[in-house]
Amino acid sequence: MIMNSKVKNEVNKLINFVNTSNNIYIASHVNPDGDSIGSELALGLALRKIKRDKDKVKLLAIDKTPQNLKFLPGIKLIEEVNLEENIDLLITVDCSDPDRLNDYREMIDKAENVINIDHHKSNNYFGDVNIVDPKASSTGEIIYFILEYLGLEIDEDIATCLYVSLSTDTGSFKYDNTTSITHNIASKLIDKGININDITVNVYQNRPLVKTKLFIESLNSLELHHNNKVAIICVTQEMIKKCNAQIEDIDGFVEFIRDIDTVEVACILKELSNNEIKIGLRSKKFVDVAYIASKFGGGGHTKASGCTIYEKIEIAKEKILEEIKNNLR
Ligand SMILES: [Mn+2]
Repeated sequence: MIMNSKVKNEVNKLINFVNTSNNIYIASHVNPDGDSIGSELALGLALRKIKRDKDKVKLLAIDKTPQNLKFLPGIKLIEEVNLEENIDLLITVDCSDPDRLNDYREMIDKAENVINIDHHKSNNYFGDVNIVDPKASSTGEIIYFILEYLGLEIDEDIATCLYVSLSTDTGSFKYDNTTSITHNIASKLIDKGININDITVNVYQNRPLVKTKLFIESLNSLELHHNNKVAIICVTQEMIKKCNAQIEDIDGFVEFIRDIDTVEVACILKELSNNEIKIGLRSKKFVDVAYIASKFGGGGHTKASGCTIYEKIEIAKEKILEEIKNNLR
């Protein structure tokens, strides 16, 4: 992120709000990933160090924390919070719009002030303060610049959280959102003494057996379309039951089918219920899957996006395939 005068102005507003607010809530998004949890924790840990009463900085659990992120420093601070309390300041991280807060979206209206820190190009600038940079690899990258500008210490714990943000949102520094800036920050984080092997084992080499079984099961549904350029898999309630797994156990599946050599667009359909199909999309070179997702009210990044189609899974599959077809050159 380029810290120009406009960004500095927004960050100055952030620190003024932090200094004058009696209760501060930090929230990440529904179905949280490494970037959202890493950003929430990094910012939370840093702000708790500067508030005289550190318990005034609260970290919200919008959703269940994925198992592979539970090793992160400060994870116990993320707790269920009573919505009846008044909210002086709400800081959302990695949320492109209020709907990403799911059942907590009313907090946006309840909060006296809202700060929106994000890197999604579909961000709709819903905050009173908006620190949004679609060029940033991750929200963690933006948090790094905010902490650096404010002169807040990045200790080993905060560095660990930020490194997980960067690493998970760049596919381990492989995607084209990875820039020299991303590597530069990663380098500085490593210099804080973080344990890379510990992070790798916890985040990436930690797949539960039930999830592995569900993965194998879902691969049986693999279909290839349009000259093998489009790969699609389904995860149904039946499969989840059969494998004794959970819906959040599908993390990483769509990336696996994207990596088939002929594939340009990979798609996963998750049957949340009979008439609610969550769709994950990934592309490799030229298809803008954020655009495809937007056709169904979703969004995200050019090469990674999602949406929900409220139909039976077969109908949802037809609809998304049609839209993908329209966007294949
Ligand atoms: Mn992100």
